[in-house]
Amino acid sequence: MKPVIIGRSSSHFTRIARIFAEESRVEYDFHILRDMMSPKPEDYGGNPALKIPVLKTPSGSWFGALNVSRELWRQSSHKPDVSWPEDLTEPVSANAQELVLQSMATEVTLIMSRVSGGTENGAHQDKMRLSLGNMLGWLDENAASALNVLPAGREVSFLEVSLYCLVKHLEFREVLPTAPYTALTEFCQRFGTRASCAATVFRFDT
Ligand SMILES: N[C@@H](CCC(=O)N[C@@H](CS)C(=O)NCC(=O)O)C(=O)O
Repeated sequence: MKPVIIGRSSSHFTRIARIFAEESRVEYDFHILRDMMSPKPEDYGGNPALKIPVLKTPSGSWFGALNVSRELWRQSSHKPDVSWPEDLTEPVSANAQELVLQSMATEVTLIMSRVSGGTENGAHQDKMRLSLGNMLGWLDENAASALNVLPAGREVSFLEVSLYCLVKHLEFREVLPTAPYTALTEFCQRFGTRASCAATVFRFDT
């Protein structure tokens, strides 16, 4: 039985998991969560947080992009050399990982309030947008140094995959213009040549 990823083709956290499936050469069935506003944990593979992605395997459900990516890697017979977040032992790379994941979470909050008809104005929304811009600015300045200290022999890293998914998603959902972030744009052009990126392009599920 193939593992099942529950997610959406437009979701950046789901794309991280799907890129790891491709990099690990693990086949999976993709179950699209049709209603992002569903209040039922069973629609999210039992995830009480009501979030995607979730991976369903015979041993149980795995909640969240990092858990899903690790489990796909464990199931892989190819087992690519992956640099995981715990391997980031320099402040610049560890902080880059933190800011990528925080940016993704901030983006989710901004988009969910947009699509659910909530307010897009107000002091906290303004602060979230300021925070997101600050984080992108920091990442643009520091991405090269952060990527430089990754192990040279790695095939791929969680940092690169998540950074790529973040920047491409900001463009896809038009949350903010990414062209001014030239270092991040160049990184995406380089990293985006991988087959795993081409196989998982963002799109809206119909
Ligand atoms: N901690 C989770 C976060 C997942 C997450 O926020 N996923 C978004 C989609 S990209 C989601 O489920 N949003 C629905 C919501 O916030 O209600 C992870 O690392 O995967």
